Amino acid sequence: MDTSMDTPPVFTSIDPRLEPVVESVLRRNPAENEFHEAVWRLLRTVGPVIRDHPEYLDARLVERICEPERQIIFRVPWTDDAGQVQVNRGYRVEFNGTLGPFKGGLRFHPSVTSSIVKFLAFEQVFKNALTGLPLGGGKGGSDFDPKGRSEGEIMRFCQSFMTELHRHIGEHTDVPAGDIGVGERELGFLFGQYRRITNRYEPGVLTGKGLAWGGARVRKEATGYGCAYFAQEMMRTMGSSLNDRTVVVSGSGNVAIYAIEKVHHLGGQVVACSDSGGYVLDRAGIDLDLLKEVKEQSRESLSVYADRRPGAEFVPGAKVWEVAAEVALPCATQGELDAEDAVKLADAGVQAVAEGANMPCTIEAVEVLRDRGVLFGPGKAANAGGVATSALEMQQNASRDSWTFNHTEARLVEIMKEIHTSCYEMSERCGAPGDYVIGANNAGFVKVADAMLAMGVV
Ligand code: NDP
Ligand code: 2IT
Repeated sequence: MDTSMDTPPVFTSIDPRLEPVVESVLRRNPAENEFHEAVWRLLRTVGPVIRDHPEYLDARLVERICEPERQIIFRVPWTDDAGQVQVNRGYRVEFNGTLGPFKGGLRFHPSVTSSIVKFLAFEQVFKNALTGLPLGGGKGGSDFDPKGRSEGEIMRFCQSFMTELHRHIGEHTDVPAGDIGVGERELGFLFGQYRRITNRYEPGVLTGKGLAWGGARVRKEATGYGCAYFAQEMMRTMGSSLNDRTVVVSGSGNVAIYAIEKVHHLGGQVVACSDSGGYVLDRAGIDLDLLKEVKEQSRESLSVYADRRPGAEFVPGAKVWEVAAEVALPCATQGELDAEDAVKLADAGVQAVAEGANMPCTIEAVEVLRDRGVLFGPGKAANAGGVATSALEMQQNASRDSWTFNHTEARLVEIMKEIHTSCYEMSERCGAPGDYVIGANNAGFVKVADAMLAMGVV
């Protein structure tokens, strides 16, 4: 991700009044390439609302929106199974609390840096605004690598992480959830330590909890389901649908698994998915029970899926985008689908790409897809179902209630449709009908900016 101003992408067109803001972000956050890119990608598209709202510039709103409210960086010491002391770094970036308590996941992966957490927190602000629910934006995590660690090591790491984090979070201040490397098991360890330290049973402090201890039905499925629903809504505008479509999905974690499940419910056929070691091709359609067993329960490599499934093939070290499909759902990580991959997908006849992950398509890939007339759903819209359902979990916790699966999924469907409509309508208003990047960025931005304006200089 090269976002240095010496080599700007070729398709730059930014409102000149915002250029100093971009320059200042680059200067004041040196070497934070992912964060630079996220800011750049947003600011180059919000010209339409900036033109309509000169008061934003007078109030220095864009500068304020690009500056996190608070950033917490802390030491996370823990002892491994061999008795050796290990030291990791923990982060929580509370980016913008205008619309509600800071809200966003925790990521445990060796690639986590201050830049990655800041870019994710920045994206989260506008994603959460698009849900229409009262949520501010934040993100956190650690460079801890859970791969190859025992359950005891993961528990001790989570306990140490929460020993610091607990003073910063709360139902009304900041509500973390899961992300890469953080699922129900890790959230259980985190919640247990929070309760022990504070002596308070406060389910509203974390979302993605287990059903037995304050969790909500559909939260586990919500991001993947929401992504499939968003793809379906985009396709409907072209008189098409997921029914009978061939689909490829990257990743085989939480988001990918439930995106595959919902594509299958909606009549599509997922023929390939991946993990960090390669991809599996299964022309008969991914066997979800086997995939869940291998990836969710045993936490093994996808190659084990191919070993156990007749007719499936594991292709090590390759990208899933070389498999021809009509719909592609990138659900693994940032920067995983580049211009070359986009050309391959377009040449093979892809009709729609919806981002289950955060910023998986490079800026150049998005341009290729747009030039080739492919429907493109950016992550802040297409994967907002996860955080939206987190808000439903907060709602159930606050009222000490527990909704049924069907009721919760019906709310998720409604929310995804509303997000789609607000992005589509904003794209029309901006003179770019069907450009969901323009639609999502302007619709999210205006919600945050108007609320900030109302609150004065904060
Ligand atoms: P998981 O940890 O459950 O799964 C991540 C998947 O992506 C795994 O299959 C993993 O492979 C693969 N992966 C991770 N990093 C890399 C990498 N550097 N290169 C190749 N493959 C990689 O995470 P989630 O499914 O929760 O998250 C996936 C994406 O979705 C992230 O971008 C996250 O920010 C985003 N997201 C998540 C939400 C949620 O509710 N969980 C909500 C909205 C967005 P392996 O199994 O080999 O590790
Ligand atoms: O990127 C995301 O939206 C998430 N990881 C989910 C955040 C949440 O608070 O549910």
